[in-house]
Amino acid sequence: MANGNGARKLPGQLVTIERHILERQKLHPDATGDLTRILQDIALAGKLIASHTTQAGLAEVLGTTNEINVQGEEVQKLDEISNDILFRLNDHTGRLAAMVSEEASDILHIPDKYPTGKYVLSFDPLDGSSNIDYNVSVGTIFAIHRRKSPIGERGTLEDCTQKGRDIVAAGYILYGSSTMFVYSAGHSVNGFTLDPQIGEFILSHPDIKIPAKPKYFSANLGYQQHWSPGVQKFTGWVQGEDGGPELGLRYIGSMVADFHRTLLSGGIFYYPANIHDKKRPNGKLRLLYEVNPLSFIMEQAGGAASDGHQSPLDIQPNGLHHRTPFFVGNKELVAQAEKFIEQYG
Ligand code: AHM
Ligand code: MG
Repeated sequence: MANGNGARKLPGQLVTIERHILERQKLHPDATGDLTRILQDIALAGKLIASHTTQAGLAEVLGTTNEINVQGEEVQKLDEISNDILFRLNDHTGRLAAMVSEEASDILHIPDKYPTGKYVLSFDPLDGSSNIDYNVSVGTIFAIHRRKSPIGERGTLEDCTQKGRDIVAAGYILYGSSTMFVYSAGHSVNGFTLDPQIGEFILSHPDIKIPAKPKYFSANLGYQQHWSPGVQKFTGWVQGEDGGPELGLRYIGSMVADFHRTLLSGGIFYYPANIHDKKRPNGKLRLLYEVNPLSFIMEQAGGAASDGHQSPLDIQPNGLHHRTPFFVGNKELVAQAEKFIEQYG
């Protein structure tokens, strides 16, 4: 378990992700196993995507996007490849009513030739993909809801635009110096590291809790002039103004990586509203498949999330690609951001 200073107590036995998910399922005697299998399919997708991201630097050799590679095939962008992997591993299983992806403007329906199921899967297949060319970590983010419409029919917009509060499981896969799968189905957050020798995710970070003492703040200060007075005030405060905590700054620009560090080190990540930028009045991040899964994980790990006023989990999405300002990390820091925003706007 993370103890706040980086040292962790490893579990006594080797626990694979499959074993862990199955053992958690036993806690719910009425479970049919569908959720378990969806999580296993996402873990498999993570391994396949990781095998592509680790080859990213070879694009020059194997062919770049829109080019023909040595096998004579057109080379796809990594975010499209990741999207296809997630969709194709999940479209035929009879477990999902529909999917939502950052890569698709509309609902991804289950093809008519396959049965539909009782869950909805939302994902950002490769978040931070603009960083790929610089060999910087990227990630997959996902959330799972129970459908609302009757089983056997096509999934609906109402199924796909449920509040984050109704998430049944969520997580992310980080493709960094190692590949990690972090998920929660409620009650706790657990992290697994891919052992590339054996191709298995092994429990490496059991029962993750955000450390009580925050270490870093994380935001793109290049946009500070576009932030509201309250957010500017908060940014001064985290750096020590008005008795604030004097945190160090870290910003990768790849949210899964920035979030993962915040979760393990303590601190706050934020992507606020850009009040002077007509293109991004609500910031950049998407509620359904970026903000809500990470808010769910952070709350399960003892931290908090906010849009500046309330938990994003309580916002009713106004569409598949609803954008929202986002603050996530230690409870006290998120509460302080809300306080400054209320006071100064
Ligand atoms: P993307 O979904 O197009 O990859 O954009 C989301 C990413 C996040 O990973 C990251 O937090 C943010 O964009 C960085 O944006 P910026 O470059 O504006 O700081
Ligand atoms: Mg994204």
